[in-house]
Parts: sequence; structure tokens; C-alpha cells
Amino acid sequence: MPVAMKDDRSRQPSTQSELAMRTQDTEATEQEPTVASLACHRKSPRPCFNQTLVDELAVIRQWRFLQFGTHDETNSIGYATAVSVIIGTPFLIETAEQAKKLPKIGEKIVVKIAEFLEKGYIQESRDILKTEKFRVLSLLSSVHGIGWKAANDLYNEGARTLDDLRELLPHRPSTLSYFKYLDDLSEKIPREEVDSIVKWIQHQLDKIQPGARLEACGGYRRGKSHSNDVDIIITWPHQDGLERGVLDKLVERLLRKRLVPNDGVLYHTMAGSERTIKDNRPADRLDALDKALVIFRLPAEANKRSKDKFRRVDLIVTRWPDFGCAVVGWTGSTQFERDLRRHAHRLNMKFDSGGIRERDTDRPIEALTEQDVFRVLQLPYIDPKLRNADP
Ligand code: OXD
Ligand code: MN
Ligand code: MN
Repeated sequence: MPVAMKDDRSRQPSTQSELAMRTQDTEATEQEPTVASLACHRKSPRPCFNQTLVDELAVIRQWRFLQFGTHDETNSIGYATAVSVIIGTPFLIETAEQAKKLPKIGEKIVVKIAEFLEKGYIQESRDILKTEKFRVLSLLSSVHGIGWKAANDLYNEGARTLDDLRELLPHRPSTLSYFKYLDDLSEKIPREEVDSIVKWIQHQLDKIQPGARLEACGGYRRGKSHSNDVDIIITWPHQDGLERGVLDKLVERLLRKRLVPNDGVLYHTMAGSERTIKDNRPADRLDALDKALVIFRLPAEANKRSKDKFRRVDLIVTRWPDFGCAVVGWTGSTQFERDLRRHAHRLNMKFDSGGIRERDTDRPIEALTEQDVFRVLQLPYIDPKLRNADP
């Protein structure tokens, strides 16, 4: 059967086994396996089969995000989706014809792939990397509180160097403090440092409410050697309610111990603790969980360097019954989550890190473990290391 015909995913699967078959289609026995159009239906390893091509396309993808933001379906999401399909393609792409048969790959990107196959690089990517605008927008949008639009405005106002930025930055406390620690915060965080930070947090939590389970999620859990920040999910196994109010106490303690500097709390919400047990909360609210985004001071003796290091840490507290959803939601990658939500929508459900719900009734569906989340969403389990659907 021609590859293109097999990928008729616009139609809802009528049975669970049909859905399972579709999700396994990357293992088809023909020469070129069919590639699923959603990241939650395929495996996304890092490095992937076409890593050099992905590295080239990643520059154009990033350039589009910097110019159009992360919500523009046509200009940025579409491109990111196409790149994620290439990440999930389980064979080396050797001809433009092969690329054309892949889902979500438009004509323009086929031209870029053909150029790569001929020359070993993509000229547009090389040109983008040389521009000052790419460098400045990348730097600006890494600062907490500066989105793509503000970054473009600052660029248009003439911001080029760190000194320009210092003058022009919006005088929001979180943005200013991020900027103050920028040198440290721009460094990628090695795995052993993530482990060390988790231990420090665990130790502080033990003084407040013993028995917590901490799970480092994000890129770390997906196997990345270096992460941008540390995402820690915190819960109390088998106990619903014990988590309430703990994050406030933890933040207060970290400040007191100077493990978070006075200007190091970038954002703090207690939305989870403030919910009522009965209503819980709608599944589509970003702040459904207690969350503190902080700048953590990793003491010199713990980072094997001569001085303290400041690292971005996200502390997320969840009820035990929502632990599975919180872990899946915070493990990412972004495209994997986007496609997981699309998939849930097709099943008439809503998924996010705060839970799974029926779309029509808003009724929560319990999914205690990560395996439960995949089961409820009728998906075969995908190992976190195979959820690297973004470059
Ligand atoms: C990271 C990630 O690098 O979560 O921080 O991917
Ligand atoms: Mn992260
Ligand atoms: Mn994070």
C-alpha cells in the first residue's frame, strides 16, 4: 500500500486496536515505514536518524519563533511540527521523494531538505546564524518575562548589547533579577547538578513535611545531557491533601536559608492549594498546580566549582492523584505535549499537567501513574527518552 494512503489520520479511529495499530505503524515491515503525524504516536529519540538535517532546520524554526511567537500556526507552529516529524522519522532521509511522503511536510521544507541532501547544509540557516538580529532576539527572549513581541520591540528600539538592554529592560522585578544573574542562568545545567539540586530541595522539604517524592522532569527526564533549567514535581505518595500549603513554606525556607536570593522568586502561585477538593479545577488552566519559579543558589561546595552558581528551578507541587498527569505534562517536550493535547481532543478529552477531563462534562478521569495517563489516552507507553519531539 502506498505510504501516503496508510496515513489517513484525519478520520477518528473506530476501535482501540485500530488506534494501537496506527501508533505502531512506524514499525511496519516495508522499506519505508509510515511516519505518524502526531508526536505521541511515534518515537522521538535524541539524537535521531536525521540529526544533522534537524540541526540545520532547527535554526529556521527558532528564527520563526523569534519573529512570530510560539502560537502562530502558519509561521511557527507549522514549521515546528514539520521538524518534529523529521525527528520522528525512523530512517535516514536520502531523497526529496522520501521527504514528500512524510506527513506535515510542505513544499517549501522539501526544497530545504533537497538543498541539504545536495550540499550538506542549508544556506538560509547559515545566513540566519550570522545576523545580529538572531543573536539579540535569542538573548532577549531567554530573559524571564520577555516574550517574542517585547524582544522585537526592544530590538526595534535599538537594543544590541547587554548595556543597551540594561537600560531598556522593562522594570519588572522578575525581569531585572533574571538579568542580574544572566551569566549563570545562560549556562546549560549538567545532569549531576540537577541531581544535586534535587537533593538540596528534598533535604529542605524533609524539614517541612517529610515523605515527599520528587521527580526531576523536563529535558533531564528525557535524557538530555544538559538542561536549561530544573523542573521538579513534588508530591506525597498515597496522601491527598498533605501537599496543601507546603510550597509557601518551602519558598519561605529557601529564602531564609539563602538558597534562593531575596530577588530570586520570579513567580509563585498557590492555585492548587486554593482549589476546593470538590471542584478541583478545570483541566485547561495553566496554573492548576502550586508552582514557584525561582533562581536557586547552588552552593560552591555542591557544584564542584570555586563559587556559588545560580540556576533556574521550577518547583511544582501536585496532589498524589494527579501525579501521573503532572509528570507527563512537565516531561515534555513541547511538541510532544502539543500533540498529546490534540490526540486527547480527538478522544473528546482534555489533557494537561493538572489532569485529564471529559470535554463535554468536565468530569475528571483519574490517572495516578504515568502509565495510567497513556492507558486512559489509549496510547502505548512511550519512554521519556523517546519524547524528544523538539530539536
Ligand atoms: C530543559 C527542558 O532543557 O526542559 O530545561 O527541555
Ligand atoms: Mn526545563
Ligand atoms: Mn522549566
